[in-house]
Amino acid sequence: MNKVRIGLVGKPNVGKSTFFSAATLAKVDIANYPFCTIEPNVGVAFVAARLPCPCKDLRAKLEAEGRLEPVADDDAREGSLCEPRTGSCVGHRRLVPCFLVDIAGLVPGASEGRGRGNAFLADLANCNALIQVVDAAGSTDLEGNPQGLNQTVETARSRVNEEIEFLGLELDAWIAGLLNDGWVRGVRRVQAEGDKGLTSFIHERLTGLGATLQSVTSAYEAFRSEQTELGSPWDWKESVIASLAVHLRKALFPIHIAANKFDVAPEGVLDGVVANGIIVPCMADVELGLRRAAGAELIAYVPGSNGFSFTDASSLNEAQLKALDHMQERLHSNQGTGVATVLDTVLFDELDHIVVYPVQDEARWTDGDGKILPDAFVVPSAILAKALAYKVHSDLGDGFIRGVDGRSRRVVGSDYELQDGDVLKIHAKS
Ligand SMILES: Nc1nc2c(ncn2[C@@H]2O[C@H](COP(=O)(O)OP(=O)(O)O)[C@@H](O)[C@H]2O)c(=O)[nH]1
Ligand SMILES: [Mg+2]
Repeated sequence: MNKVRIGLVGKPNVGKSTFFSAATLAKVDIANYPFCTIEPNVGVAFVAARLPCPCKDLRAKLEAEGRLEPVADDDAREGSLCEPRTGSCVGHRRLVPCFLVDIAGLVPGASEGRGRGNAFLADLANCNALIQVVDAAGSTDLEGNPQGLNQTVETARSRVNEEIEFLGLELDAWIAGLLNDGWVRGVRRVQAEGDKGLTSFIHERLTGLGATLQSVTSAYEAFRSEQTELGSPWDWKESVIASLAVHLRKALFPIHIAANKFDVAPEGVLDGVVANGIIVPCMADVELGLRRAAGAELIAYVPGSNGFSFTDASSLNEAQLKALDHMQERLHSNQGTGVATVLDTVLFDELDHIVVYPVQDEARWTDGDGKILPDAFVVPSAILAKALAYKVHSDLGDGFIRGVDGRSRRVVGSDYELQDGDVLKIHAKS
């Protein structure tokens, strides 16, 4: 099962919950995701795979062999042949699931235990990637209190910078706290092992945050190269440990920015704004409005696109038409609402994931019940065939014999690196 978790974080009133509702609006078979019913702030967002679903190639092959008629004009699925267990596929545009978490509780002093304190920080550490939703309109202060919509570009920009800095500082303080606790005793214990001992000590301290030794080592090296006279670690002042914490935070927590409320933001607000991650302009409430209108079959809208069409404009009243026209204009000028864009970019570029399709029958691309391409797995790029087998089922991993590439029909070994869009049959001892 797909387990990528993307966390939404930010000060109050920036639009986290609106973003979450919009992105998770599609009806999901909740039975496949039992823990979503336990945690109300966890939902499933569907993201379009970048490559066409392999059912496109399958259709082409069947048509060429004369075993299938070309797509009918009125085909509701626009040619898609697959039978997704979760998600959907229309016109070979395959939607794959990814978990979204609405993490409330970013308040000043979270690192000192205020608000939800450590629970909030633990929620962050549990995600594969974080998106900070910020108020690009500058219409709220740091506590989320409304400040009015007509902010100057300078005010809005400085509020955006303040928000980005604020989360960074809370994370820095948290990491520094974890390091400071028992630092002197800990670093003396590993002193004989030099830098290596020190980095593994830091790594051990931060494993709860999902730190890898590699990321800790590179952060430590960046820190070292910046300091002139370091001396022995047990003599380091708190300010030195604090600067180490900043390097570690940058390595461990890239924070991608959804610059929300872009529909009401002053022009140029993001010029010169920098973040430790990507920055994407967003309009979460426009996305929510469009998905609802699409759900009510008033419009045809594909999330991520920069326009929509009316299903039956004559059935709309004047207010609805006006609201939708306004949204259409926003969509065009912003090239989409940004909601699908930021999820796509974080999942496929920043996390470097791909979509692969395990099957049981390498010729027909079906599972044991004859379902066509039922599973689409979102996995790290270049995942090895054996590691994918383990994701399908532990027995399949334990008993792995070989794989067969569904397209070339070539046999591949356990160390075959999967590529985006691969169809793979896995043979295993049972
Ligand atoms: N203009 C505008 N308002 C938005 C947008 N997204 C959310 N809002 C509004 O911002 C307010 C706070 O949204 P909410 O999702 O509750 O924020 P949260 O506290 O971060 O979860 C609500 O009134 C939303 O309607 C947007 O893209 N544009
Ligand atoms: Mg909320």
